Amino acid sequence: MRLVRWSVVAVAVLAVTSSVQAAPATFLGPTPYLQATDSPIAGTGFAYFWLEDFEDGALNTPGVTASAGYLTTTTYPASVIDSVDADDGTIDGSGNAGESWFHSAGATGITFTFDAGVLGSLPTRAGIVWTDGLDPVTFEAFDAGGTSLGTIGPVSIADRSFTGGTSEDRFFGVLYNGGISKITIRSGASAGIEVDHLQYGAAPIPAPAAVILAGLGAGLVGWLRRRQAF
Ligand SMILES: [Ca+2]
Ligand SMILES: [Ca+2]
Ligand SMILES: [Ca+2]
Ligand SMILES: [Ca+2]
Repeated sequence: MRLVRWSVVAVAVLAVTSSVQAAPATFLGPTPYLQATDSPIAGTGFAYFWLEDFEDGALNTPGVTASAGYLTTTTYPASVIDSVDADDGTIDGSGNAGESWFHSAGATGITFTFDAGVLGSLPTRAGIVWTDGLDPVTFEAFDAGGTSLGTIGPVSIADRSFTGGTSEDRFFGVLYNGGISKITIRSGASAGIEVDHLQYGAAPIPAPAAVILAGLGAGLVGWLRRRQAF
């Protein structure tokens, strides 16, 4: 019986410890994306969640800066604008009538850096929609210390047309409970890179009491199983 009690404590401690340590990053994408509801990371119940669709003519959601780029419509005619399809009000295979973010050096790409001071905490989920450029396309995410969490790609998704077609548009994202400091998206050289629907959020951090209760719950399950075995 003493042995069983100690095993309950050990399982509870292990459960609490594992819930505090960050699980490995999970990468999501590339997946087709024509509208906000295609996002695999959006939802309710977050400490915060922001989606920048650029339709107000600016990158101005809180706590994020871009390494490079500008609003595509400031430089290019509507005939080549490649916004997320639904942003112009109609899913019709074209993003010409919306707004997006463009950088002329596709291979250098664009890095979006998050500010924990503004946001309250680093995001635990983040994503971007690649809407135009050349192959290969690579997405990378970084932890709070600036160390790479891994990449998606390089992948081949480009249709090699620059007239705003949306069937090639793809979501790239990452989940990481340890906090995401920045994300980078790059595409092929000899062309720019165009993106849209930057999105980032943080899952609520469980209260310590809830963490301990979850650990004790796991321990109780182990104890019951052990007890049945006796
Ligand atoms: Ca459209
Ligand atoms: Ca847009
Ligand atoms: Ca496109
Ligand atoms: Ca294209």
